[in-house]
Amino acid sequence: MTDIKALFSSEWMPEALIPARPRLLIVDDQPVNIQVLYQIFGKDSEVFMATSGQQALEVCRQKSPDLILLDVVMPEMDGIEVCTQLKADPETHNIPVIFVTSQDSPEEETKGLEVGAVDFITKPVNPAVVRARVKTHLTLKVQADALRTLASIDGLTRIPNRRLFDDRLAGEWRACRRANTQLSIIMIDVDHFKKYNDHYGHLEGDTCLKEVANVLRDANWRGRDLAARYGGEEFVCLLPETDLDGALTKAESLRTALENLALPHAASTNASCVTISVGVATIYPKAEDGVAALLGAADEQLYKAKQGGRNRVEG
Ligand code: GH3
Ligand code: MG
Ligand code: MG
Ligand code: MG
Repeated sequence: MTDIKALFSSEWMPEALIPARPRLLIVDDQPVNIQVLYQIFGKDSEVFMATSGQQALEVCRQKSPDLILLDVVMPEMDGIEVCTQLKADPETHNIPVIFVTSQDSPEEETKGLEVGAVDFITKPVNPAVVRARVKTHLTLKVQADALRTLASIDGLTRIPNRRLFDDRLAGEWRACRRANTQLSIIMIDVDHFKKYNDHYGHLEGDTCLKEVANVLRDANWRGRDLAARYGGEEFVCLLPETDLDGALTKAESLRTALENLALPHAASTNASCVTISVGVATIYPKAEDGVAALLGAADEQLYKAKQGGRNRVEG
């Protein structure tokens, strides 16, 4: 889900976002059953195949299919076990699984749905029915993906929100702890923003926050970096595998980028344009509960930047 602008539009239609050639994984230990489903989907979809549970898990991780048609009865690892493992893995748990099986007892169907499948179809399949069900579940997947994206984007500035930041910070904390590398945080607060609102009005204030967010979004980030709106007129950036010097350099470049935009701020007492104060903190993640201390340290540095006259970086 990348088209955030379309997503925020009231005219957004989930069907329009179904991939033109959905990627389907068909799993069955009997090649002839795969053949039947391939006849139905081969023309309009990109089809991957697996003839065992183990192979299904491997193909799934490699190819990230949009949907899986999964046999239940297979030697060694059955479909129930495959589905259970897929649902336990954050990389694959959002991929819808439809069981396609000759086991048509209510108990089997219940078990399939209980381990996380979205649907249960019995063989022999009716091509029109299986096609319609796959389309329904692809649409639902697009909607679910869209909701996840909307839940992680700030509505005003359209950059990641605090919820996504907190999630990513927790993940990067663990990753940097495992790799024994440093993790840096940049805390940003717009200077004299209450005065800005009072002088120009709240709507202009909103526009100003969007401009600040644009500066952050367009800063030349590294792969795992993240810049988010933390709340109000505060923003925060996550820089995994970055030491204090690197983070201070980045923070200073953000501060100057905004200063160079020269957005007028006639009510400011530290400059004639909109400026930011920035606090930086770095840590080698160790204890599980150290996240709050890192954020607190960045906040302390931000406070120092405010005390020191604003429009500056401390760390
Ligand atoms: P300082 O330089 O010490 O940071 O002063 P400040 O005025 O920026 O700090 P303060 O925390 O007193 O004010 C923050 C202001 O940000 C107050 C609040 O109304 C405004 N604000 C928070 N969220 C929004 C928003 O979404 N839109 C607008 N327009 N203003 C907002
Ligand atoms: Mg079978
Ligand atoms: Mg503030
Ligand atoms: Mg402020």
